Amino acid sequence: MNVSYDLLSVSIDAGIAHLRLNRPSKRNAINNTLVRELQTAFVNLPDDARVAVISGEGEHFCAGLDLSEVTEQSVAEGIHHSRGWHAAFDQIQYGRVPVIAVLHGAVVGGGLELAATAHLRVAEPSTFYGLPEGQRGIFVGGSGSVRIPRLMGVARMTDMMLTGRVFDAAEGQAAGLSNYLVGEGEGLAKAMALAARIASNAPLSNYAIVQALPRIAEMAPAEGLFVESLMSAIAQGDDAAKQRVRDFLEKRAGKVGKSS
Ligand code: 1HE
Repeated sequence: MNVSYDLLSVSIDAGIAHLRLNRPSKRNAINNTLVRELQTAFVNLPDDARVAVISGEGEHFCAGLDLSEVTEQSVAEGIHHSRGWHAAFDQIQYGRVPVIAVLHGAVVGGGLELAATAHLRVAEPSTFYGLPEGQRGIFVGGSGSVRIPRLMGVARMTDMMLTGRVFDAAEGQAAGLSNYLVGEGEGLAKAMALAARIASNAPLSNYAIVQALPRIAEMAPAEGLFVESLMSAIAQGDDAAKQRVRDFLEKRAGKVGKSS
C-alpha cells in the first residue's frame, strides 16, 4: 500500500511502514505542511503496520525547521508553531508502533529533534549533527530540549547549541545519538532488518517498550516499580506471551544470541 502526501511518501509492506521525507530540493526542511503530514501519517498508520521507518530523500536526512516560515511569525504564532511540532512528534514517539530513523547527511536543528523522536537511529558515515539555533537567534522548539539531552546529556547539547559544534557520525555514535553506525548507503537495509526483527516480537511487548519504558524512566523509583509490575503482568497475561514462553520451554524458540 502506498500513500503520497505533498512532502511525505508512505509505503507499507510486510508490516513495515516506510515514511520518506520527500523535499530534497530544500534538504527536507520541515515546513508547516510537512509537520502536519507527519502527524497525519502516524495517526493514520493502518492496523497492519507494526513498525515504522523514517528516512530522507536526497543528500540529507533533514535540514530542520524551514527558516523561510519563521521571519514573519509573531510571538504567539511561535508558541502555536512549536506546540504543533510537539503534537506531531508525540504522535511519533507515543504512537502505536516502534519507529526507526535512518540518518545520512545533515541531521540538524529540527532534523535532530525529529531523529530524537524515533525509538532507534541508524546512521551512515555521511551523517553530521548540528544545532544551529544559537547562530540563527532562536531556540529548539520541536521537543529537542526534552528529547536530545536524554540521548546525549545536557552538557553535550549545551556545547552544540552555544558553540555551533558539529558532531560527525562517529562522534554522534559515541555520544549516543545513533544506535547503529553502518556503511554509506546501508542504513535503510539495516533499518529494515531491525524492523523485521521488531515486527516479530509480540505486539503488546513492543507497545509496552514504546509506551511504558520512557514514562517509567521519568518516574520516581517507587512509582516506576509499581507501573513496571502492572505492565509486566499485563504483557505476561497476553496469549502471545504464554505461547512464546511455552515455545522456549518446549525447545521450539531460539536461544539468546543465537538465530532461531
Ligand atoms: C533551507 C533550509 C532550511 C536548506 N530552511 N530552506 N536549520 C538550519 O539552520 C540548517 C540550514 N541549512 C544548511 O545549513 C544547509 O542547507 C545544509 C547543510 C543542510 C545542506 O547544505 P547544501 O549545500 O546541501 O544545500 P543548500 O544549497 O544550503 O540548500 C539547498 C536549498 O535548500 C536552498 O534553497 P534554494 O532555493 O537556494 O535552492 C536552501 O536555502 C534550502 N534550505 N536548509 C529553509 N532549514 C521547531 S524549531 C527547530 C529549529 C531549527 O531547526 S533551527 C535550524 C534550521
